[in-house]
Amino acid sequence: MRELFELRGREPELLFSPYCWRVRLALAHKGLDFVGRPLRFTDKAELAFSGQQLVPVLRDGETVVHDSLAILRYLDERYPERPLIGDELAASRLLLIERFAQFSLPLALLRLLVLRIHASLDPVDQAYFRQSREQRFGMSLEEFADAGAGREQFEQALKPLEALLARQPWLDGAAPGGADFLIGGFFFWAWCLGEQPWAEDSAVGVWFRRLLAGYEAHKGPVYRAVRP
Ligand SMILES: N[C@@H](CCC(=O)N[C@@H](CS)C(=O)NCC(=O)O)C(=O)O
Repeated sequence: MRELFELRGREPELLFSPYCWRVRLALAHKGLDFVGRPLRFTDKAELAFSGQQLVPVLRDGETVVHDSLAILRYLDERYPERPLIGDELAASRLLLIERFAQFSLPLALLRLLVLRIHASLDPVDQAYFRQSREQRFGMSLEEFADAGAGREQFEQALKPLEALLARQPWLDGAAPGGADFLIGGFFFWAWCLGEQPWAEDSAVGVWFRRLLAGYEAHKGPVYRAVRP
């Protein structure tokens, strides 16, 4: 059996972790079935078998892998059909893309999403989320949240993606690949929480719809939190 341990909100269908979405998208791309194991932040004990405390964790029979990028690498090694990453050179470039994305996208989105995340959590998770994030930010969630600034920062960060996607359908070229899923995970994060901080008719917007349609063709409709 193949199982993906991931993060859920108040409803078990609300899957909002960007790193878990990377893996969902990659598994769907390879046509690999899996059982989702949605956990709350406070269900960490259930991850003990993986020897660490973060999701995503993939358990594939006897093999346990954590960290989204490591899981993509593992999937390519174990299931080489429909590659996600490619050769050694491609792997090191993907790492570069991942680092660039990590420094520009999540912080911008977090300023937009943080209060929505808090409101979408199971009540048993809310105190943990507030305490851990306020410690990380060095301020209250309310002080950190700034939807307008987050949108603006995200829009700026999208510019290189917009320019590239105006020339080619996927970040990885003519067909989707690891870069699309690594970056796409952040878009699914916003989307699931009921936000869409990109223009529907932009090249990025068209790319996202294509990514969503490809995923939904395999796994059915993505659950979205209702906008308050
Ligand atoms: N570099 C890791 C990041 C994983 C990560 O930060 N996961 C978050 C969910 S988005 C988590 O498990 N957080 C648990 C917590 O904050 O207690 C990856 O790419 O998988």
